[in-house]
Amino acid sequence: MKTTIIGIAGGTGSGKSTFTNRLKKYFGDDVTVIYHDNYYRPHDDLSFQERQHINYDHPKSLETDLLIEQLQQLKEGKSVECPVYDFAHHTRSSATTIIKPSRVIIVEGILILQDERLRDLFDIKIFVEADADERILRRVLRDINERGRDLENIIEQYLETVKPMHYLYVAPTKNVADIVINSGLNNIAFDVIKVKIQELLKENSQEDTEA
Ligand code: UZR
Ligand code: MG
Repeated sequence: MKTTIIGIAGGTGSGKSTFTNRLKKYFGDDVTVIYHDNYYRPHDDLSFQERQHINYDHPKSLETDLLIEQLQQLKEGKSVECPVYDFAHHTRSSATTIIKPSRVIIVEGILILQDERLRDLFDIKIFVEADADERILRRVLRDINERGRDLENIIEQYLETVKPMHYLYVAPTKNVADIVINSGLNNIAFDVIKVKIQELLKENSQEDTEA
């Protein structure tokens, strides 16, 4: 099966998951989505208090080897059993999800353009840009509503690791992107990428019938 892989990166709270989820909702089973967030390493040997202070914004905190392995399997037309991350407890959940292959695969995450091996796998690289104030405001609401955090903890984490790592590892990857989108809530950008994916789905299935 001819497959195209699209990487969608951007800072925390930039709206990259919103943008990706919107594409997934539109295309359904025609598009496979895989979130780097699910590949955070588990730290079962540490207490919850200790886990709260790990630097989750450093590339080493993610099991990128596994993501690459699973992406290669998806490319070969095989389904994969993807880990599921539990953000409220800062650890990997016991659940997994089966992800099926398709002609267009989207990989999303803050650090996906930081890894050279991942960059080489992507046919299209997108960076979602948003001002830091908007990103932190969105993160505050998201982490309180969906990730079981309190304001003090969010601010501490932001200043300790999220912000410095953003400037060190996330923001520079904007320069390797093919397309930079101004906010994940951008409707024009959504329409443009949607049309591109429609084209890719058509082209890839044509190539398969010709082969
Ligand atoms: P997005 N993260 C946690 O807060 N806890 C974890 O156990 C694992 C990850 C955070 C991580 C990063 N940082 O900023 C964010 N910290 O999840 C990435 N600190 O997710 O792009 O959806 O915001
Ligand atoms: Mg997200």
